[in-house]
Amino acid sequence: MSPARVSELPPGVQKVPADADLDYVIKLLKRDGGVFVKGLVSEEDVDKAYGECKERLENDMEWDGTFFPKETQRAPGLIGLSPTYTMTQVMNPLYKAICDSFLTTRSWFWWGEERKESVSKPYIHSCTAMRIGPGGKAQPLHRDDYIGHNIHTEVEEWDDERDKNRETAAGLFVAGCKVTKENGGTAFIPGSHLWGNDRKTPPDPSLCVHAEMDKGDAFIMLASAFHGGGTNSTQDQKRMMFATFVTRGYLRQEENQFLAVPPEKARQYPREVLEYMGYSLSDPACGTVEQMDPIYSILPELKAEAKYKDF
Ligand SMILES: O=C(O)CCC(=O)C(=O)O
Ligand SMILES: [Fe+2]
Repeated sequence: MSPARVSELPPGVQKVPADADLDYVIKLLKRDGGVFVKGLVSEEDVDKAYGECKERLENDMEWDGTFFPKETQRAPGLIGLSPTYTMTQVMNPLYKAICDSFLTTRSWFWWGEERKESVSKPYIHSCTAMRIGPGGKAQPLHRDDYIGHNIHTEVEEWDDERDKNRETAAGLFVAGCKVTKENGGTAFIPGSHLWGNDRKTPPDPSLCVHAEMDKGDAFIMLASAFHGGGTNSTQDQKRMMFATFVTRGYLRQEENQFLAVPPEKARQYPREVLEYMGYSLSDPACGTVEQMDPIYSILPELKAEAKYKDF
């Protein structure tokens, strides 16, 4: 089935199959700021990932503040806890391709008389599981890119040239159980990624759609869009969700992967996962150790090939 023309779709957030055409999904994100993907991860992998982080969730401390209700339990540092989550969610090919499209930075610089291009690739921002317990109140609606001090001007619609550096991060939420409005499905304002920071009124909750997902379904979102965990008004359901964020290679990670994931755990992953965690350079020269690629520090067996190179 060929996808409908994006401009002819009704407003709101669309639901696409896991094998949807990448360009189509990117167009939906540019229009709406978010998209649901049916069955992105198998139920079996979701259950396995849950098993790998359950103990950490159960032992989480209560949050002291309003960002999370006290009923929400988290498991941060998820790459160190759950190889299944890492390989099936963080490294998911569709999510990775979306992040590459929105978050790769290409710039030209004079280098003496040469004009050099530098390409900084995206890397992991944060990896957390979240379980909202019965009675948990909705989070304040927020933009996750406030973390990176990303200030937006209001635009009518996405423009590829003007907006190529507009986004600083993109998120992947995967349902760890059946997610409903009643058990705290993420609230999201379609199109709010286009809003300016100078709006005089706060985000209006009545504009929200709520994530309604089966286990293994995903919600992919630009970090500039207003959203928040919903109220869990059930008596007995725990809303389980995995949240992954990826950011631009030269911005500071929300969750420090070098300290959040013990090096002995990190070393068990393939090199491409280590590079995505930040054991790689953001070109031209962010993240060096001994003025070289940090991969040699985590995988010293590669050191024989190490040499100094121009930035
Ligand atoms: O729990 C959710 O649905 C969203 C969580 C969230 O937005 C956050 O922690 O920043
Ligand atoms: Fe958020």
